[in-house]
Amino acid sequence: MKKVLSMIIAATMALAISACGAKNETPAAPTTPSAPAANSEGLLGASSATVRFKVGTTTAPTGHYVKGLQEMQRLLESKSGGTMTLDIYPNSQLGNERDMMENVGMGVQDMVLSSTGPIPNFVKEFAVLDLPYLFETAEDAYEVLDGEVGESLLAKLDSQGIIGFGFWENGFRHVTNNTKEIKVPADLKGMQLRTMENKVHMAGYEALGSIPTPMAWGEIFTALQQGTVDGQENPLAIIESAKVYEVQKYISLTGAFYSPCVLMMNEAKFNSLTADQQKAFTEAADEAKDWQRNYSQEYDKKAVESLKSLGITITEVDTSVWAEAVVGVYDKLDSFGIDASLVKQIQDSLK
Ligand code: EAX
Repeated sequence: MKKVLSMIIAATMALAISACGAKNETPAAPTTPSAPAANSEGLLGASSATVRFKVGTTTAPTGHYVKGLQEMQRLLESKSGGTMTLDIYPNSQLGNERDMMENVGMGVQDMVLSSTGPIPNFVKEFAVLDLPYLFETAEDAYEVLDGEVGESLLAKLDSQGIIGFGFWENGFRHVTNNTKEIKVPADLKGMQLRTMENKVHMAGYEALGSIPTPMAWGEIFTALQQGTVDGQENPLAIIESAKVYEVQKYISLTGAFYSPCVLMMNEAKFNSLTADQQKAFTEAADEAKDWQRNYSQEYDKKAVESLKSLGITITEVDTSVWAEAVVGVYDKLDSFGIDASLVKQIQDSLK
């Protein structure tokens, strides 16, 4: 199947292309991890820490973002001898992803762990990551995100006053709804589907026949409950941890879009740290990223069974049919500000 998808996409890309033209100080000595976090959920860091970073996410405390941030909190406290920590604010407490990113840029908020969905609204080059069926496996995505392409995208966050510390994982996004089993794109026809505020995703879901309705994550549970939208799409880890299954009985494993998330910090905040602190922070962020990706993959695997046991119908689909239906998005790269040669570079690197 991998071959079929790449062939379809590579063929369209060929057409599209022809048509258009450090930180170097020694780390603080390792110490034993500091005392358990101050609150029962472990969201606030050790009270003894004097350098604290307020980090927001839209996701639930039991979800894969917060678990990764808690691991980073532990690592940061350990690497800094208990002097540095994270205070984690889940469930959109600090705002939606778009607003939090803006606030981090302005220095109103220290940090955010946000899906890449809203980022092209600020840095258009990120839109390349949103192309449908660009990545077939998480490992393919890691290769690109951890390599030259990912590095250069993160560097562009500088224009927003933000430092990006790497791509963590949200996961492959799957379509859910409450009325029927979705097997082929035609089943989506006329369905109001909540998407992220992302033009490429919206074009993709439109090509698949649905009516994409962009909305911030925090509004979606009520929107689904009240029938303002018929369905939504998100990775299984989000569907489960945010209890989307309470209002959506059908999940189709469409996986058209891979969704990474980025750990971001206000640039001036990071620059105000000493070299040792910067090093401890960067190492903690890096190790937590690897940990979170593993956690996320495990979560995704287990979620299939646990969602089934909750009575949810999970439908496997023939993704080659879906990829074919959505391939037209690759004809409109220019309109999204996506550089066709970069898409080709990514595809070639994954062959
Ligand atoms: O970042 O908005 C979304 O659908 C995201 O996947 C979610 O907030 C996690």
